[in-house]
Amino acid sequence: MLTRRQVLRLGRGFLAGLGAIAPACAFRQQHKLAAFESLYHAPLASNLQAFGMDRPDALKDYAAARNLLYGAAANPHGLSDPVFTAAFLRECAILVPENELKWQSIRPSPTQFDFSQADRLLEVAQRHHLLMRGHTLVWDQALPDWFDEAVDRQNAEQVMTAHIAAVASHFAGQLHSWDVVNEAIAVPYSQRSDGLHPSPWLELLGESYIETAFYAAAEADPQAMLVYNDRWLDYDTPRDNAQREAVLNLLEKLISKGVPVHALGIQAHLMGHETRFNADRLRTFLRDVASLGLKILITELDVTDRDLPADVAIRDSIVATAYETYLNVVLEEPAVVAVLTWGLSDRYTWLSSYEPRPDGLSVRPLPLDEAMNRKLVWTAIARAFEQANR
Ligand code: 9MR
Repeated sequence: MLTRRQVLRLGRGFLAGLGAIAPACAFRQQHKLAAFESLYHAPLASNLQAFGMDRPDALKDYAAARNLLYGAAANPHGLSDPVFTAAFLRECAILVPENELKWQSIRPSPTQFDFSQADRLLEVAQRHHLLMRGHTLVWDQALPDWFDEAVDRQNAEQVMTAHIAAVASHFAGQLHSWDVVNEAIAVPYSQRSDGLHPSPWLELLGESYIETAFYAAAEADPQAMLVYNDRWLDYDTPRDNAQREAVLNLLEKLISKGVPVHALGIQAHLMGHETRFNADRLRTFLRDVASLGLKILITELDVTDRDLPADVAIRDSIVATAYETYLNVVLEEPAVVAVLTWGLSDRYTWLSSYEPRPDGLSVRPLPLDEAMNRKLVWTAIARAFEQANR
C-alpha cells in the first residue's frame, strides 16, 4: 500500500515523464486538469509500458487465472470483419450482442419476433466455445416505433411478460446471464424519492414492473444468471453517490421480497477526464451489494477520451490508468465474477458517434486500436487481472 506522499511523488514523476511529450504546464492550463498531480490516474501509467503488450496470454487467460470472465460487446458489423473476429476470439471468453437482443432489433411488429441476428451471434459464440450474455429484456430505450401506439395501461404487463417469456425461452439454457432490467434508476431525472427513471414501463405499470420482469425471466430461463444492470455507479460525484444509494435500496427491496435477482451489472462507462474517484466509496458499495448475496459483473466498461488532450501517448496513458485504477478496486471484491468491455477495438465503438472528440480525431477508449493492435489499455487490464489478489 502506498502512502499519500508516495502517491503524490509518483504522480509528479509521471508528470515529469510527460514533459518529454508535452510541457506539463501548458497541458494543465490548456485542459484545466489542474487536479492531475493528485488525481488517481497519475501514479500508475508511468510503468505500464514495462509490463508489455507482446505476451502470449490474452485478456481471457489473465482473467481466468483469477477465476474471472473477460469478454466484450460486439455486433454483426464488427463480426463481419475477419481481423476483428480473430482478435475477439483471441481475447474474449464471453460475447454480449451490443444491440441485437433489444426490442428494436427483435420486434418488427407487436406480433412478430425476429431472432435472426441474435441467433447468428449465438451460433458464432457456440462454434468458438464462447459464452454469451443477453442484453436486455426491459429498458425504456431502443423500443420499436410501434410501441407507443400499441402499448397502454391495460395491456402493458401482458406485452412485457409475453416478450420476456418468448425471448428468454428462445435462448433458454444457452446464455450465461440476462440483463433483465436495464437503467431503471436515474436519480438526476427522477422526481421520486426512490430515483426511478421516468419510463413507459414505470408510467404504465408502476414500480412493480421491475420484479414482474425478474419473475418472468426466471420462469422462462431458470438457468441464466439474472442481472439488474445500471450506470453512473463509479465516481464520487453527487450524481453517482445518489445513484449508488438508490440502486442499493432497490436491490435490498427486491432481495427482501425474494425476487429472483442474482447479480448487479455495473456498466462503468468511465470518463478519462473525471478526477473524482473514491476507492473507499466504491469498495463499500461493492461490499454492500455482495452482502445481499449478489454477484457483480462489470458489464460495459470503457473510458471516453473525448475531453482529453489530442496527444495519443498522453491520452492512452490517462485512459489506461483510469482502467487500471478502477479495476484494481473492483477486483478486490470477491463477488465480482466478470469484466466486459463495451467493444474491444477502437474501430467499433459507440463512442465514435455518441461522444466524438471536438477536434475530430478518432476516439481511443478500448483495449485494441483500430488496426487490432494491443494498446496501453490492454496492458492496464491484463496487469489489473494479473495483480488481483483473489
Ligand atoms: O452501444 C449501443 C449503441 O450502438 C446503441 O445505438 C444504443 C441504443 O440502443 O445503445 C448502446 O449501448 C448502450 C447499452 O445498451 C446500455 N448502456 C449504455 C450503452 C451505451 O449507450
